Amino acid sequence: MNVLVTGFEPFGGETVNPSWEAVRRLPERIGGAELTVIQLPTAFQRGEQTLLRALKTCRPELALCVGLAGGRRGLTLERVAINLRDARIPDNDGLQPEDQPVRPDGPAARFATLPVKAVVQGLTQAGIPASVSYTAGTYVCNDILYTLLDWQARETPDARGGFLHLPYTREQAAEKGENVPGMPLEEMVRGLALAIRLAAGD
Ligand code: PCA
Repeated sequence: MNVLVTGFEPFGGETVNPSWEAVRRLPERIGGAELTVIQLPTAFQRGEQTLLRALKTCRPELALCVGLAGGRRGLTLERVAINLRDARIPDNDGLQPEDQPVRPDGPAARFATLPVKAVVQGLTQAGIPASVSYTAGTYVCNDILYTLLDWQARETPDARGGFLHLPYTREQAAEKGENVPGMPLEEMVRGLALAIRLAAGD
């Protein structure tokens, strides 16, 4: 199975983004899944353009985009993307859209097409803290998930698509204070690889 996995550049003043750090540590194959991995700019326009280019080239049967949700405890698999851009901080190109749709002619929301609950259950059974999330926010990650699901619905309707948010690394969390949750990067990589295996249906 042809699988596309994306991670993001650092943003918001951070020097690393655990999503790209985890994605770039994945093996080339996981079971029957052959992985293509790319880094996306944390920028509304360039992020979308980079994703769409990869989707057109790769036409993956499964696409999993990965991002950082600092402050969350475990791995969170997103159930839904909404048709809204409402940025709290500027993106890496200085753009800060507010109250704008991702696609003016698109539906209000699109659901992830991965078996979200089964993946979360599998992660939890493997001892990796994970849950379903019902909001990917209104920043670049939500935008990318909406763009992915929108493209797949039109171009590859049998493909699966979804989004996994990772917490801060332990090092990032420790810098921010003793009550800020973090997870060792190795555990995130293990969880991500398992999520791909489960989402691919292996
Ligand atoms: N997290 C941001 C964008 C890039 C990332 O890793 C978000 O949750 O929107």
